[in-house]
Amino acid sequence: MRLSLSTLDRLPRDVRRPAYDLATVSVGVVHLGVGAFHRAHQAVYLDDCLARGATGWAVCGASLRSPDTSDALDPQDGLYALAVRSGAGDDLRVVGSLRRLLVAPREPQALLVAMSDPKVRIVTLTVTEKGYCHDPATGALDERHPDIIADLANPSAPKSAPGYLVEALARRRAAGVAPFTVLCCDNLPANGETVAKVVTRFATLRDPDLGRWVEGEVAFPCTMVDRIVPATTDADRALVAGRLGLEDAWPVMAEPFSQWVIEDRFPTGRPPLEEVGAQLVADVRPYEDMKLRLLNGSHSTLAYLGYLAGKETISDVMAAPAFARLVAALQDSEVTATVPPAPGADLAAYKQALRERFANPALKHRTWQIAMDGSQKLPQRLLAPIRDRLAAGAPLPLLALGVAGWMRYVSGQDEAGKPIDVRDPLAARFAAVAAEAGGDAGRLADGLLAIREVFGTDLPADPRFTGPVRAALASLYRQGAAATVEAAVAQA
Ligand code: CS2
Repeated sequence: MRLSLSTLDRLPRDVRRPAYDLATVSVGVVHLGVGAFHRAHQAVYLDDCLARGATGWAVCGASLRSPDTSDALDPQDGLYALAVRSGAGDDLRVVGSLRRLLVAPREPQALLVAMSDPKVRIVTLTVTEKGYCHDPATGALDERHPDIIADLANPSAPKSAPGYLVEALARRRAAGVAPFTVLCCDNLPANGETVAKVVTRFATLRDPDLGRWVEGEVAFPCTMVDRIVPATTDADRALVAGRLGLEDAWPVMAEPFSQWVIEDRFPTGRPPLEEVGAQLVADVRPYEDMKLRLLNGSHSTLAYLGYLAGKETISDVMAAPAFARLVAALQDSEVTATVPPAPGADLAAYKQALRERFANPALKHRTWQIAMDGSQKLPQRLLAPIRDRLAAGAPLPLLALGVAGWMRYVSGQDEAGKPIDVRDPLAARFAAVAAEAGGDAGRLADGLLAIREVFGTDLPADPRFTGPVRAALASLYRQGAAATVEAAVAQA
């Protein structure tokens, strides 16, 4: 028997369920990219808002690519379980905020109609870094991106996130409906500003007048989102079914920690998110730097070096003492100095909590999952603090080691000579560079450093950066990741 509206009352007592009448809520948010992260984060905050009586803020969730989530949740009336995993066990709740599911490639017009509905006042997005079709080094729209070219040629049947946003905004404008607020919930630097730039440029390319209107009328608040949400496995499904006494085709698994810092700029209204644990602030930047550089920067470093050292999950990596010391040293002696204090944040406690979160053995967060799409992640996670260190004349051996770990990883061959399944929009370029380099660390570094979309033009020209990266990469080839990390922490 499957989880659904008609089986809700069969849930055992220790599983929380929507504390409101699901039939009386209405959709006020369209979400693009209805994957596990959204369902463990924004959808939960909105579920709590609905339970507090803010009944106009249910979600219509759309996938821009795969129909899998929709196919899994449609028979369940959009209901799914969230399992919060810690050493203390798994805490389960069923989330009800997702009231409608759409698959954009199957029903693009239905999605555009939903986005044009005057009752929808916010469009949230988690389409991953690459989903914005921008150049990661500059943040500008990639005008040669195939989806952007297609969407400019055929704006009323879009494929990309910018294409959907602009077409829906154009329809609202034509109908005299106020624009929705665009709330990016991806780990991009200055995410609201970056998406504003991309969307405004796309609108301008369609029609300069539309571009001016988007620039003047649409709000793109910045946000910092945080919750570790590993991909769901079949073992997770079995565990959840056991607890629910019902099948759930796609539950989500998350850590106890959750944070959402939001720039409070919603001209047409918003749900009472401050009542359900979100922080509404005037400036997200300090929170974002703290999170992208300390959490995500460490995460990527652990993912690349940990994968190379044969570790399956982040908690496995953290269980190796040298790697745990690496994170502490990276954070304390290199990254912290580049992170301006966020109001009310206690950095020492934040870092301590991060290390404990990474070590949570109940979360099976695969190094391979985090290693994906490095070309889109490195600039804000590792290269931004590196630029700050360079500007301050400060050394950066551990940040450089993280970058070298990425280089060794995207070479596509692990330390035992086995192929690595490198997932990245630039994977074909990495493979060409690696083939050219033929296993030579120096040539691999040269080829990868020349990728402007990742490194820009400043970093490859600065020997204070390229020197330590080359040295670390040479060591990774010579003695492997585990020994290189040992040596690096011995010196730190
Ligand atoms: C991770 C993030 O996959 C990744 O790149 O670093 O998804 C990370 O788990 C989240 O940002 C935590 O909030």
